Amino acid sequence: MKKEEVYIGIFGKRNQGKSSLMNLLAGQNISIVSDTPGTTTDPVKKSCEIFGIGKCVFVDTAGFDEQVQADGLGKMRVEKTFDYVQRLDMAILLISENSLAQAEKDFARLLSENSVPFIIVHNKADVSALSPGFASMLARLYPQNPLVDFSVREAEAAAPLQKAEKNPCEPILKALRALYEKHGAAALPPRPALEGLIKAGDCVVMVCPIDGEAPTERLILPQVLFARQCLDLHALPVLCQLEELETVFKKLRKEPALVITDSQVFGSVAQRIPATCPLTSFSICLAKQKGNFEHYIAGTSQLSKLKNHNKVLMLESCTHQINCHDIGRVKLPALLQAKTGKKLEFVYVSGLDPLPDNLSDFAMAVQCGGCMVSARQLENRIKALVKNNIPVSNYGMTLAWCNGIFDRATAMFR
Ligand SMILES: Nc1nc2c(ncn2[C@@H]2O[C@H](COP(=O)(O)OP(=O)(O)OP(=O)(O)O)[C@@H](O)[C@H]2O)c(=O)[nH]1
Ligand SMILES: [Mg+2]
Repeated sequence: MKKEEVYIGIFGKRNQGKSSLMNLLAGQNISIVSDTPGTTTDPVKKSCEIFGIGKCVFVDTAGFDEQVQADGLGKMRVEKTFDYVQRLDMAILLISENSLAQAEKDFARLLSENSVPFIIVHNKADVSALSPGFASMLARLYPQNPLVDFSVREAEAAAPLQKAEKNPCEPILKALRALYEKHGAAALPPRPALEGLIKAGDCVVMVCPIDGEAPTERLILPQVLFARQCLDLHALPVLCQLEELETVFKKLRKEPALVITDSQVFGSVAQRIPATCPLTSFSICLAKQKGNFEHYIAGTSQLSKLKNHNKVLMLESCTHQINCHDIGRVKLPALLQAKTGKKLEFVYVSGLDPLPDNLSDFAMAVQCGGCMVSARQLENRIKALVKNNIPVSNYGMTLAWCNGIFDRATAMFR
């Protein structure tokens, strides 16, 4: 199965060479470099392919030791850098001059608290090479984190001479690969939702509406993902639109092992198929595969407790999917208000944008399936909500609940 992009953040105090390293890794001048501390303000991203890991997105950030200025901008930059931590799969912590300041120790702790594995790069080795004493102190403090003594400046000088023969970033790439093998893919193995639920030879009917919101000439990722999962399991995926569902059932000799529908047509599908037939949605399968399934289940049961004017946080992780967008912004809010009979206030957060500060103002949050983001990103996304005891549901589960089929739509995964 195709892996998602691996997000790798580059962090450090100001002037450590973060942007220089980003440019070297990218082989392009993406980020501005200067010896004025505080040059990088907003995170700068660049996609790259790393042999042994796959598609990666490097994120250069503002130094986390930015001084608090009268205009408050410095504080905002640091907050933005900190916000980025929850979206990452791995990180590079850049230090130099054989020193480790409290801000660097604090940041390393923040990475660990967010389960972000990181390598430590001691940069500017041309000015001050890593001393054995400092190296062993780091090894004691951070036994799990590969340490690389490096000089971006020397690597930059070597780059044009060595061209394709040897990548001057190889020591860093090697450390990242080691980290990835240990923590990346392995730490969050894909948990195929259908594994154990269906077996070879089982028929799985997938209801995929082709309406105004469907992209032209292709299926959307959740549909492809679970059709492929069926094929991997040697099961028999049958795709159809809602209008043909009854015909499919008539043509099948035996009831399918499972029906997976687009959550938007949950109600219509439930009416058209026998009550004995297991029914769920793509979004619920995604919740099982990479969301915090148990937390969503518990959270969904709190929907009935919503009161007038309660605030509901809608988390749509896939900004570019019209489909997801429309469910989250239009259909779900309308259905939820109709079902609860309450006037609710909806706040939307798109992509991996930071959550609002005032989390305790929210009565509920509803997270989309997150087909475009990694399991780690999803997990980190709702961490703060879990910590603040805010119930979280998932798009599919909320739609199932609104249609009165929540138990039916989740029973097979419980
Ligand atoms: N001697 C030496 N200088 C370096 C090295 N790497 C970067 N520099 C210099 O350090 C200065 C700061 O580099 P940047 O890449 O802008 O540092 P940064 O961490 O992105 O800084 P901010 O964006 O301000 O947080 C520049 O003058 C770089 O040329 C290195 O390995 N050796
Ligand atoms: Mg910079």
